[in-house]
Amino acid sequence: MSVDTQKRAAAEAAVERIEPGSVIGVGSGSTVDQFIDALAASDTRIEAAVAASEASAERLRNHGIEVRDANSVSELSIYVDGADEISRHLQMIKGGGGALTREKVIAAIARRFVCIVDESKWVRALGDFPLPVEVVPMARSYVGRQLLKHGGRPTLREGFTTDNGNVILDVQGLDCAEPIALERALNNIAGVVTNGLFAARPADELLVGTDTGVQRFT
Ligand code: ABF
Repeated sequence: MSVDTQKRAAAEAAVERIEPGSVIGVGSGSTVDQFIDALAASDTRIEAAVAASEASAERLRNHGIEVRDANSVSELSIYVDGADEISRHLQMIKGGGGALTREKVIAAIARRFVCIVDESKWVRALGDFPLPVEVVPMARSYVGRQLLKHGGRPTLREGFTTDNGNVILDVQGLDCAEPIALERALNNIAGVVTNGLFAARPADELLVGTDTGVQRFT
């Protein structure tokens, strides 16, 4: 089974969890693209969606699905998003696509976070994937020096600006054994908007597309 088929299987399983008539959160990335397409192809009609990226918003609108601003909703029943890595504790590294801040905000608003991934994202321990850190542009050098003190090796994501007008430092070499503490410590560096560790608020359910079907973890 190809990676795309695994993503599609996880995405279709997530569609089954969507309550008709609800307002949902939708993440970003190629697995989420499959989710949006599968939702549009299904019989399930939602009221509207809040999207984590401009790309996801455009895809939703192209399918005729209304997109709302996060400020106009007080609660979302469910948030469906992918990940770059996810552990057995359902803690994640996200932000490879650069939408980590909006993803974290929508995850915070949502009652339930369902993560959909192909098998390659399911890891024993977080940290092989370089941790994305969104940074206010004028703080880039300062934050880079602080990340070095945390044992990381930051690299500026060249030619990339987030939907919020900021830059991304991709950080290799961080010890992610205590992900909640690391998430908080990095977020406390002045100039950091947020980092791609989703540990304090992990997923509630994980759907992994595999060659033998979709595996579910809670
Ligand atoms: C989003 O999309 C991100 O947090 C993560 O970086 C990425 C995963 O992309 P894909 O589904 O294309 O592997 O979920």
